Amino acid sequence: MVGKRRLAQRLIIHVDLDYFYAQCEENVNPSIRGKPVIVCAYSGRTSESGVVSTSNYEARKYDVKAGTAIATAKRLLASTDAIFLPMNRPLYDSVSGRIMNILRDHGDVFEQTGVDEAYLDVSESSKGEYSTAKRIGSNIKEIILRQEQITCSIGIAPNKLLAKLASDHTKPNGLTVVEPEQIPSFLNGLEIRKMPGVGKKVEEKLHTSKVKTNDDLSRLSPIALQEMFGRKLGTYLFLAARGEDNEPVQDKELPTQMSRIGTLKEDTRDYDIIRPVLSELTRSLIEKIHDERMNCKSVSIIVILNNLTIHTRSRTLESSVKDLRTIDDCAQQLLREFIASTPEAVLRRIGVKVTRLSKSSGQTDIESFFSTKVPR
Ligand code: TTP
Ligand code: CA
Repeated sequence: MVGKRRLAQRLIIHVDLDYFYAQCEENVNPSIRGKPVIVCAYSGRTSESGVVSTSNYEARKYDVKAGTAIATAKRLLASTDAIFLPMNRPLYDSVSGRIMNILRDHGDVFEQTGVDEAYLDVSESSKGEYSTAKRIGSNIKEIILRQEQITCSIGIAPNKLLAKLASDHTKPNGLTVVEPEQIPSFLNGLEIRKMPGVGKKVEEKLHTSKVKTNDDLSRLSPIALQEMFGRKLGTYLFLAARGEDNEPVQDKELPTQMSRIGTLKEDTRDYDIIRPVLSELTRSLIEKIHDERMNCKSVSIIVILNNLTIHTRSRTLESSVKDLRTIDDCAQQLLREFIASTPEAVLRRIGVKVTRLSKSSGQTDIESFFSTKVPR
């Protein structure tokens, strides 16, 4: 009987690479290992403005973590020989790409959800056995360590929600299994902000209703939750409090390019008339990039002339980005160059395209779990 039930049940592995950017940096320069390592997202305004992108566990002992202001981090670590480094996205992207290829081979279905995390559905390959899934998990850890010198934390559970909570449970270098009978005790006392889908706003609202832990949450009725958060989010929270989740692991094909194109009010080659149209198209495209949680490495403009010939001009950026300023500047520059180099050209339509897309991580990563499902 038990065997039958187990065959029908899903088995999901969540893999989360430990202090990822900082670990990549330690591998490039092993002499910094053992010291606090802080990877910084410098805003460029002053030499110290910006926030910590991530830090290794030595730095976290001093309460320096993602989101800490760089100036604050410097103060907190003043007594140490901390190493502050700028982000090196190409490095992290290439390590991530190789690790994702390893992971892809270990699941029946594979879904990458960030630069350093992925789900694997191993229901079939483990034949529904937790001991087999655990072996798959250990094997994954060993291979990633051997081939890339990167440690990771793994969660194994009957669904994505619990697998994610499990990988977060023991970090770094953990492997946590939550079998169905362990779900109530595993969720017991869980702080509400740890629940995927609970961002700052939801947390604050729950706190005002004295809901601090998962136990408090599980005492609220579905109706009460729906009244507070609307039907979808309310239902999600009601089920999540019980460890229930049916979201499938899906191998989503990433788009390879995105574009926006528009027709000018009049045929023209006047940069000042075309510029705001192109800017507006770029702004709309950036919104899409943010929604899809992507970065782009290459920007193009598409120009359709009044004789209906189509021309494109492209430029590769120094690193993958998603900020409006960089992409808009690049598109405008391409437009100015196009107009200057084609004296006869009269434009009818203008477009902007981004290519060489990659999945981005970032400040919103944790909150973006289930983002397609949970409305805010
Ligand atoms: P996380 O998995 O959240 O963090 P982490 O891998 O650094 O640490 P942990 O051991 O706790 O898993 O994020 C993955 C990478 O995404 C991280 O190395 C850097 C980047 N990141 C940011 O740039 N800003 C952020 O606010 C967060 C949370 C992550
Ligand atoms: Ca991580």
